[in-house]
Amino acid sequence: MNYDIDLITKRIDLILKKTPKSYSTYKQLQVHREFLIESIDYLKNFNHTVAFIGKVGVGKTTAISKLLNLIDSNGQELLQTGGGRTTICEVEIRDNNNISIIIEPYSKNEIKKYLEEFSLYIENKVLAKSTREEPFTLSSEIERALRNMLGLKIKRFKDNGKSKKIDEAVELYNKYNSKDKFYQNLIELIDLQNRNITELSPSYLNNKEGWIKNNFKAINNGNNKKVSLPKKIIVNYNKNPINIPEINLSFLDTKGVDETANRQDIENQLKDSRTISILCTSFNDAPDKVTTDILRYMKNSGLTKYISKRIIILVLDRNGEAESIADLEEPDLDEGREIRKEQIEGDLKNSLNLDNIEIIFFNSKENSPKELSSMLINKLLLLRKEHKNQVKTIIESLD
Ligand SMILES: Nc1nc2c(ncn2[C@@H]2O[C@H](COP(=O)(O)OP(=O)(O)OP(=O)(O)O)[C@@H](O)[C@H]2O)c(=O)[nH]1
Ligand SMILES: [Mg+2]
Repeated sequence: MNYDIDLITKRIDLILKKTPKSYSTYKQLQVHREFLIESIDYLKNFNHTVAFIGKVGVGKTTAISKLLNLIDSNGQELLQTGGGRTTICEVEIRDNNNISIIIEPYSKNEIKKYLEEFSLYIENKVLAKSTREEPFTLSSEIERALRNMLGLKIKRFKDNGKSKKIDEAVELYNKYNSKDKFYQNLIELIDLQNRNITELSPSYLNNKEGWIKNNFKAINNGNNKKVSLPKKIIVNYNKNPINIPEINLSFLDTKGVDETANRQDIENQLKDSRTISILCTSFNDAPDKVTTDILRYMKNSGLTKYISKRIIILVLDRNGEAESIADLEEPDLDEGREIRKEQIEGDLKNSLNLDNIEIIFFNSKENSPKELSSMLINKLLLLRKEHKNQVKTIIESLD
């Protein structure tokens, strides 16, 4: 569908000229004109995003890896997964024949601020102060990466059968006994001026999967000495099985939501009219607190009417969970999922007065991603279709 926006707006302007301003048609036409421009602008742009959002450790990275075939020959995810607090920042996966990893790092000032917080945190630890005046924005993921970048780890070992640990940051602090001197030393240790590589690509052709896996992990953990602290990581990879003609689709894995406030990255996705946000929840807690908090946030931000269009609730059930819910007499996966789906729907209706939200189930380790991917594609095409219909209706009424 190719509309000549100039031609159509000229047409409207011509009719507007002939129509007396006092007529209700005049106002109507003006509104039409605005909607038309908005929809055509929307359709001219072919970039869309699918963002996975959810609580720490719920299984976002595992699900996205399965969906996008980011899996090695042993069935291991190419993006780092783990026991929670693993993904350090927003990770965008783009379909691209040239494999590479691009790093958008935090600015020097932002890193210095993190190091100031880290200094205060270590000082509090040494002085055994537990009360903090301000909540830290330093999350466990960032702390882990910073410690690796600084070479100040927490060493764990066994002593006479007892678990012990030595915090190398505390040891360094004790050498100076001053937060400012400690901080100055951190600035030297982190060596930002030599961490200036922002793009990596494999120099050999075989084992590209291994290359992505190792390099992603090193960057995600602050273990690549040439790379700074990542604010966003872009992975260009060529095996994405999800292909929509004309559409340039990218997938976003996000850092898990925890108590650390201020998640501008997530708010941006929720507000973006080109993004489908997948709210991931575990089966047993569904809809979990992060999911309901996000839906409440959308309601309070005037986005209620977009919830059913741009949101999918993805229930990540793991082995046996759905089969064995108490409501079932015999284990039955489909029945178990159906019952939980009704419970979630009832819950959202009661607590937030929301209905018509798409809910699907996915077991990353067991299920084929086909159903999930076709649902995503449909949802995305619907977003565009709505604008196409709008253009069509306006043109018809002009005619
Ligand atoms: N058995 C089983 N384990 C899973 C499944 N999905 C994820 N896991 C495990 O759960 C843990 C967390 O998974 P991740 O994919 O790293 O979770 P995440 O939501 O990306 O975590 P953060 O990045 O920390 O927010 C890992 O140990 C996974 O192996 C699943 O479907 N079945
Ligand atoms: Mg993750």
